[in-house]
This record gives sequence, structure tokens and C-alpha cells, in this order.
Amino acid sequence: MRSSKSQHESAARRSLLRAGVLGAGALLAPRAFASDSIHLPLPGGPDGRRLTDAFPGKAQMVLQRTRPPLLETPFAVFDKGVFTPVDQFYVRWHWAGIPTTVDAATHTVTVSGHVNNQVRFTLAELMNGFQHVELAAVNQCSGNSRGFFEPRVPGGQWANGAMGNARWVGVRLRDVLDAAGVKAGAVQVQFEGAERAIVPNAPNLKKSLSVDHARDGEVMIAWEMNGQALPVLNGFPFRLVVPGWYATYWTKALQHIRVLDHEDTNFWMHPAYTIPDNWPQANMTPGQQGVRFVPINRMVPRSFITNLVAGASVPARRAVLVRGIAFGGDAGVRAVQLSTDGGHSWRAAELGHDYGRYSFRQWQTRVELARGEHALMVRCTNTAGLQQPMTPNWNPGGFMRNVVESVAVTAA
Ligand SMILES: Nc1nc2c(c(=O)[nH]1)N[C@H]1C(S)=C(S)[C@@H](COP(=O)(O)O)O[C@H]1N2
Ligand SMILES: [Mo]
Repeated sequence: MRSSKSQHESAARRSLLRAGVLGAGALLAPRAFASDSIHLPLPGGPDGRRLTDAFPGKAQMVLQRTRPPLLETPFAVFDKGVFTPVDQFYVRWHWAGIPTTVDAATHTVTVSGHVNNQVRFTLAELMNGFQHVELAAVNQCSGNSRGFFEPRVPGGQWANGAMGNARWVGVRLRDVLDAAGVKAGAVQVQFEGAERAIVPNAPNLKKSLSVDHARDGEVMIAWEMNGQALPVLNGFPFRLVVPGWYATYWTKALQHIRVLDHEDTNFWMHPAYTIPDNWPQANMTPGQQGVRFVPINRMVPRSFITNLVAGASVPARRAVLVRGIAFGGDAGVRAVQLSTDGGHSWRAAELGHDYGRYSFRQWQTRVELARGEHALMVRCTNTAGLQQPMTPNWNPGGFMRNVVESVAVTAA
């Protein structure tokens, strides 16, 4: 992780503070919906989705749901660069009572519970009181690619665009916890954002990490992504960043940090967001009995071809560029390999610049194909030795898909 005092004077910081003073970061009502649509076939349908640019701070997005917003990144965006543009970074909220206007001057995060002193910070106090750190990390929804689960499971029917990569700037959660003084006997640290459930008595989203994880020096409270303030839809004025872990823990518009002297058993830790206890597969058969479920946690490796879509036509017997992105999950990318023969043989792809173990890594290679149909497959192995499997997993939450993906092309 790189520390940068110079970030103190960054333009983003000045504009953030100005935003605070002016009470900017307002989320206005969506404009009328654009009627554009995108071809995005899922096993159980539909084959198309509406595109919208009606949400504040967002350019064209795949509309999954309006309220609360679920907006997917159009997949073509991932071919354009290793970092995902802020205005096309996906959006996911659980409850419709999301903040529509946030005043960075008055929004605070409170650290309470099993601590020596309860403390509270505004954005400016976080910025001025603690060392700044920067880290590139993938934010991926636990249910990214859920729409490909067969048999289908309930939940947002995402294709592969519920993920994004950004450079996050903020402060270490450890430093903020130390300002409160974590007492001996602390077990977990719980996080809650500023939104509220709109259903009476429904539990607000609360997620917890072990104290050791929360204090590992990598988990951070971030106010900047890719050089810009967080859009309100992505958690303005600041959010938790939990490198290598699924985004359900990346609490947006962070308002409460509670140090617990017991394990968090709230609904959102269990049974919500749990996986069969056989990481890294998170696999079971539909209807299987007696499966033990545990809270979802570390991410697993994935890789994608981004410059060719299913059904693409490429020239036969000529070098064809194939490129894409990969990430290692909770470890770096060791290797990316491509297969043109259904996974019988694999060739190494060339890796792009390494922005750190939690970042997307670009890759590319050239292939020559005989006339006819070919399934191009891409496979990532991470630095811990974990490799993507050839068969898809299944679980009732639609979580942790990381099967080797395949793109059918025709060489002519
Ligand atoms: N406050 C708050 N934070 C939240 C959520 C939420 O509903 N409320 N959803 C979580 C989940 S499940 C996901 S996938 C990510 C999505 O982050 P993004 O909207 O910035 O892409 O936010 C996480 N943080
Ligand atoms: Mo999620």
C-alpha cells in the first residue's frame, strides 16, 4: 500500500471539501429513462436489458432495478482500461431509503461499542487527522454473474458487470479504530451506512469483520475513487474498502463503526450472504440437505475476454488479438491462459502492468484459428495457486461464480 502525504493537497480533496461546504453530492430524481437497450442473454432470459443514463453521476448503465438502484456496468467498458470509470461503476443498494443528499460538512462516522472513547469524525477530520493511503482494488458484488446460475436463483440477475476496479484514497481503518482505543476482548467490528430500510422493523444492512481483519492496515475508509469524489450512489462522502473481499462488506456512506465483544449474528451476517462452507467452491447441489453455511468472505480468481463478444466473426488463419482482464481475488494474478480447443490445451497470455494484488490485471495474446466455430476460454491462476474451475458452482444465493468463461467466435 502506498502512503501519500501529497494527497493532502490534491484537487480532489479541495473539490470534496468544497462539495461539503456547498452541501453538494445531491442525488436528484432520475430523469426520464432512455429507451436504448443492450443484448445481454441469460440462461432463463431475458435476452436484452434497458440502458439508462438517467441516474445522477452515472453515464450509460444497464438498468437492473430502479428503486433502490441496481445499475450494471456495460461489459464493453472493461475493454477500455484497467480502471473502471467512476460514472460507469456499478451500483447496488439494499434498501430504498438511500441518502439522496449528503452534506460532507455534517455527515459523521461514529466509532462506539467496546472502545475506550467513543469518537466521531467528519470527512475533513478524517482527511486532516490520519495518514492517507492509496490502493487499487476490485469491488465485486457477491452475486456478480448470478444471472448465469442454472437452475436460476432469486436476487438481482446480474451478468458479469457487477464489478469494478478503482484506485481508492482514504485512511486506514486501523488508525481510526486506534483513535477510539479498541478494548481487550473485542471480537468483531460492525459497519452500517446512512440509508434506512423503508419496510417497518426491517433490519438495516449491517456487516462485520473480525477485529484482526479490521486492523490489518489494508481495510480503509475511502473518499476518493480514480481521482474523484465518490458519487452519492457509490457511498459519498466515504465508504469502507475491504481489499480482496466481496463488496457486501464495503459499507457505503459509512455512519457507524461498532466494536463488538461478541460475534455479530444479525440477519445480514447470517443467513443472508452466506455460502456453503467449502471455500473456494461455495458449491452444493440444488436441494441438498445438511449443508453448513458461513458468511461469504474472500474473493476467488476470475478472468474475462473483453474485446470479442459471443458470436463475433474473426479472420481465419491470421493472428487475432484477444485481450481482457483478470483478477486474483484475495491474491495477485500469477498467470492468465487462453484455450482455443475447449480447455484441452492452454497457452500463456502476456500480462499488463501490475497495479497491485487486488487490482484488475490486463492481459493479451494472439491466436490463429482455422475456419469454423471456436470456443475461446480464459483462465486465471492467482499467486496463492488457486485456479478457476472448468465447471460452474451452484448455491442458493447465486454467489461466487468464477467458472472459466467461454466466448464462441467464428473464424471465416
Ligand atoms: N450503505 C450500504 N453499503 C453497501 C450496500 C448497501 O446496500 N448499503 N451494499 C453492499 C453491496 S452488497 C455491494 S455489491 C456494494 C456495491 O458497491 P457500489 O454500489 O459502490 O458498486 O456496496 C455494498 N455496500
Ligand atoms: Mo452485493
